[in-house]
Amino acid sequence: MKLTEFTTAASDYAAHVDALFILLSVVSGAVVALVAGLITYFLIRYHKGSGAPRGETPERLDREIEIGWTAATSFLFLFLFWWAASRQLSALATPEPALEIHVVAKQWMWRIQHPSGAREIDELHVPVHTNVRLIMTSQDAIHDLYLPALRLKQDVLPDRYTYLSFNATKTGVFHLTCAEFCGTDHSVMAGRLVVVTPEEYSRWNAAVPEGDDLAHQGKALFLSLGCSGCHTPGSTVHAPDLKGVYGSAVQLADGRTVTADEAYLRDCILLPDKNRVAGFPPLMPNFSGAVTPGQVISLVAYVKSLSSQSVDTGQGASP
Ligand code: HEC
Ligand SMILES: [Cu+2]
Repeated sequence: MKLTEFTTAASDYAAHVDALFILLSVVSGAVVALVAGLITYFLIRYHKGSGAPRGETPERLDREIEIGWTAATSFLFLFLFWWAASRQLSALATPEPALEIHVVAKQWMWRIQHPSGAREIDELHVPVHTNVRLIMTSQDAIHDLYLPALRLKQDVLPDRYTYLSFNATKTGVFHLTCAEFCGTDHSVMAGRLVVVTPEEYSRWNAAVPEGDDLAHQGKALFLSLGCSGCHTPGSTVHAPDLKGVYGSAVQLADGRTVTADEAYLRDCILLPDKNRVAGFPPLMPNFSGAVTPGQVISLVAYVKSLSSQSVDTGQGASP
């Protein structure tokens, strides 16, 4: 399959960005033409020795032009701002339900994990006309995922999740690249966004080996890392039962109440001091350094799967 050129718009959002860009260019072009035209006109009309009148302009005319010009341009640019801002905000909102795909950036590759457990490197397969939500983190430096055909770009940071949501409207192969200088081989950190039909996507998922889905990988880690030793009801350590934690409101020892989302679960594993749960001894160990970002993703997927059987973990991720 051939890579489509950068300028293709493969989503509704991209089409809006393009329309906005064209309008902005036209408006800016018109302002440049007007100013340059007036400069040229005045240059000729008022050159030294020309007989053009040089007295004061009538005050009334002066004021009307001033107010009219200021008001017209303010409204125009406020309208452009409103349009751009409302589009951007709607692109940040996550439509539910969405296919959640994990992206881990590292020097110098993109590692992608699908809910089915399928993994790929420097390629991102997504179904067309489907809400997709990328959950991204970095293993080292700051990277930036850039999908030109979708007009989307988002920093990918270590120790933090960032997100991108989109709904591709065109099948094809598009550019995927890193847009943040991240070290010597930054320039090779490029790949392909492959938008396929939903049927092809399921076929592709089934064809990729690795079989086990994220939640199952997470469950294996949960046992091998010793999480289950404390977090199993009836263990000698007084630790919270993780069933139903995801999506719930958690009361913390410092008085805050937070919603247990992915970022919260991740922080519990890597930065336990940040969120000590109220009513329990502060015994949750710090696993940073002991687990890779990919393993954290699997652990979080497992804890999520304990809360609902309907999560997008593919084939029955029940505990
Ligand atoms: C030594 C016992 C112990 C081990 C091992 C342990 N935990 Fe914990 N965990 C706790 C305790 C105690 C708390 C609650 C108090 C706190 O926050 O420190 C907790 C809190 C949590 C929370 C927050 C729960 C809530 O109700 O908000 C999560 C999520 C969690 N642990 C996940 C894990 C994972 C995943 C592992 C394995 C990588 C693990 N824990 C290993 C003892 C443990
Ligand atoms: Cu990079």
